[in-house]
Amino acid sequence: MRFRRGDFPEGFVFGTATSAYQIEGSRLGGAGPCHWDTFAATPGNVVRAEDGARACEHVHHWPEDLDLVRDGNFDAYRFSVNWARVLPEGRGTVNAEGMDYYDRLVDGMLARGLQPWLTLYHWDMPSDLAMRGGWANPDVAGWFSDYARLVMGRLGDRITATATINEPWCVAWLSHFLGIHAPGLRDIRAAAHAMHHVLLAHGTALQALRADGHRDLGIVLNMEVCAPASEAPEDRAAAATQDAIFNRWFLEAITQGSYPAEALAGLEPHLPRGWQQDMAQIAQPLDWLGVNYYTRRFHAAAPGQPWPATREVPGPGPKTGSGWEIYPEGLEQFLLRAGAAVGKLPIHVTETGMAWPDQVVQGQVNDAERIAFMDSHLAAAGRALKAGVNLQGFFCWSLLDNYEWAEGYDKRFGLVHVDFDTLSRRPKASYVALADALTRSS
Ligand code: GBH
Repeated sequence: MRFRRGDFPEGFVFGTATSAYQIEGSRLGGAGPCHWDTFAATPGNVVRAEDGARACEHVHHWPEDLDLVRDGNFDAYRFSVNWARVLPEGRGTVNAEGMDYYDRLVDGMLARGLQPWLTLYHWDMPSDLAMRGGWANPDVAGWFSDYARLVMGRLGDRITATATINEPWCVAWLSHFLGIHAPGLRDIRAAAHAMHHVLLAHGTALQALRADGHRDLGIVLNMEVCAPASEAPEDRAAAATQDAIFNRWFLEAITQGSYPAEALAGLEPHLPRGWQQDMAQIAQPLDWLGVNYYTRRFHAAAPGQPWPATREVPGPGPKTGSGWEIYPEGLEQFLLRAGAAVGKLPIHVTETGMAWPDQVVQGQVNDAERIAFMDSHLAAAGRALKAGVNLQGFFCWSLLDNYEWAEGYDKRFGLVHVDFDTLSRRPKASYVALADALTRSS
């Protein structure tokens, strides 16, 4: 690859990322059930109804997996804690085995010279809380905050940076309006409540953690370019509405304490009563912002449909194995946009990557497409840096092939190939290329 570590400033953090449900094995180690276990079991929700019960069995393979992060010359490892592994019922009784596991995992990172980057919620809502309405229930702010304090009370002294929530758009809109992720609702009222409560939970937890003395607290937003399908005013309006729901809702709430009018137009009638009083709580000062970036999508007006009355139109560019358009310029755009929103705060690319139908041929996986993808996205990040954005880190998604949510095990995002029968790990060409590019001089 063209990229070298030395192209970026001294101290810039290069990492790789995973999440608990996608790799650990959700039925191992005394974890309670989460809403993905039940969602996946319902036919039609997930390819072949696959779930994360076993996944990569990372709870058993973690020493080998952390060795891979270290040997890839990464500085940092972004991981998440499964809420239901720590608190099988979501609150109350602690699963000591689960807590001990994360304790060893963090020590394992430190022993290998890796910075631990923790995400508190990457989509594993405990089933008991999901049955009480999950993100649609206003009590979730308190449940999440209590859980966050528990985890940070045990791990916080060794964590480099902590994110409250991974991708609130997915937690709220994708899961409660589009119905593609657990709990699989298609309900504007539940969606509006989740859109608000996920942010309230973030703000409430952030405030509580800071009061406990924790620092380096942030959130991870996924940003997607919402482009108009044509220059027609109605298509431009459709793209603006999607941009408001996808990107601006979250970015403006956490930085300005307000929601964009284009999204309120459809959501306000469904928001919980008194939502305005929560906005100051939501806009807690942050220590950093994470941006996950994957693609650009085109939107057209869909007259006669209920709000937001838009439909997706395929983009012109080359596509990944998930059919997502490859558009590195979008990463540069969002870093500039995030920089304008958060000013001097550090920004990190907390995920980017691509799915590809990688195959082992003569013992090797030659994923040249992924090498090119990483190269072009690192270059885009470099341009944002040169333009003055306070970008300080870049994390590749993902370390391992893993459970790709509604796509089951079909879509491979790893730098390291996983054989899901034998669970053997095999570094792909992209891993080797990155390890070489990230070699430290001296
Ligand atoms: C990230 O989400 C997640 O953090 C990570 O867990 C996941 O494995 C990774 O990306 C790869 O997917 O409306 O069904 O067409 C990325 C955000 C949101 C991007 C949904 C694609 C379109 C899905 N994704 N979006 S759909």
